[in-house]
Amino acid sequence: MISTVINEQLGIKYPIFQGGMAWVADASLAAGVSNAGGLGIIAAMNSNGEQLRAEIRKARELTDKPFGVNIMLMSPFVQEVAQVVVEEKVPVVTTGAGNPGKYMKAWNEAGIKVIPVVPSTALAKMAERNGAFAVIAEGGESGGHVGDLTTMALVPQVVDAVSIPVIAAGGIADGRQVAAAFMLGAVGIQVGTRFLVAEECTISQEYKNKILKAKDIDTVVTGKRLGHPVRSIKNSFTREYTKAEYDSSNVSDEELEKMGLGVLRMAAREGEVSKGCVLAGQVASMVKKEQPAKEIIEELFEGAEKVLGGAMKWVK
Ligand code: TUI
Repeated sequence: MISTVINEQLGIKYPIFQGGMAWVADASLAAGVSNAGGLGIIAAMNSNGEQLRAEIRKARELTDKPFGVNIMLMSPFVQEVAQVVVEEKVPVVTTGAGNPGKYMKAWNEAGIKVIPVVPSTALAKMAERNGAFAVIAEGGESGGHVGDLTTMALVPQVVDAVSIPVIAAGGIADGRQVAAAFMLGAVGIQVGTRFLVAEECTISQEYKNKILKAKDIDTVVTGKRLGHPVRSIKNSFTREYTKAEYDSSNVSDEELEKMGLGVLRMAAREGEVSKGCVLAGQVASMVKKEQPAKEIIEELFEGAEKVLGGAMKWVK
């Protein structure tokens, strides 16, 4: 049984977080993961304050286990959702796509454990100084908004840079990768892509099928020109966007911005996986079948234990 400092402090059976994926991570998925012994996380990205409050309350009806909320710092509703997590006494808040510094005092005073996603050691240190409980070091293999460094390079550097717990994310979809994360010094993992096909995940079947059919080289990063690089499955949206981004220097930033509006919702909620943006990590091709969250978590940790148990066999 892999159990770390994270298990006891967060009240979870397995040291695994489910990524707070925009338009994906709702009460159903978060409660499914929490009921299975991980930390489910509701994405606030696509909600205003009241919508988030409703989702938190729904999750509380579906589970009596702890769960968290992810706050995407570029959200237009960031102020109101930052207040709702305090009012609703959410035990854990993760953040993404920015520096949560200005909210941390209020969250810490409310007793919330704040766990920012960091793409660099500088941001990890800043998070520690601001009172973060832990950080999630997320490599650019992940889906969605990505940083520059890979998980393999980032995690050990963050582990050396801070003394708070480090959770590894990006490129983790099977037991070998879970084991590798612990080898790099992480005390927990965050998994997104593999949970896209969880039975409790309410996204469109078309989105799930795109993940199940993906090959290793099927993801691409778009959005670098506007400073918001995002990894998703190659499709007609990414081809058109890339063309506008690089080939047509006459496409303005405003037009480019417009091309990205509503595309996450289209794929996740409406099943429009050709013109919409199908966020996924580089491990999408390792995701083989739809399963209950509990089975996914058990497979990840059983696989990791097997690898860790056999790890010494090639040491002479
Ligand atoms: O946030 C994510 N993944 C996401 S957010 C999202 S929604 C969206 N994002 C961008 C454009 C359009 C829609 C989809 N996927 N992951 C966590 C993450 N955070 N990855 C990288 C970062 C990050 C990057 C820069 C965190 C902090 C940061 O700080 C820069 C600074 O100094 O402010």
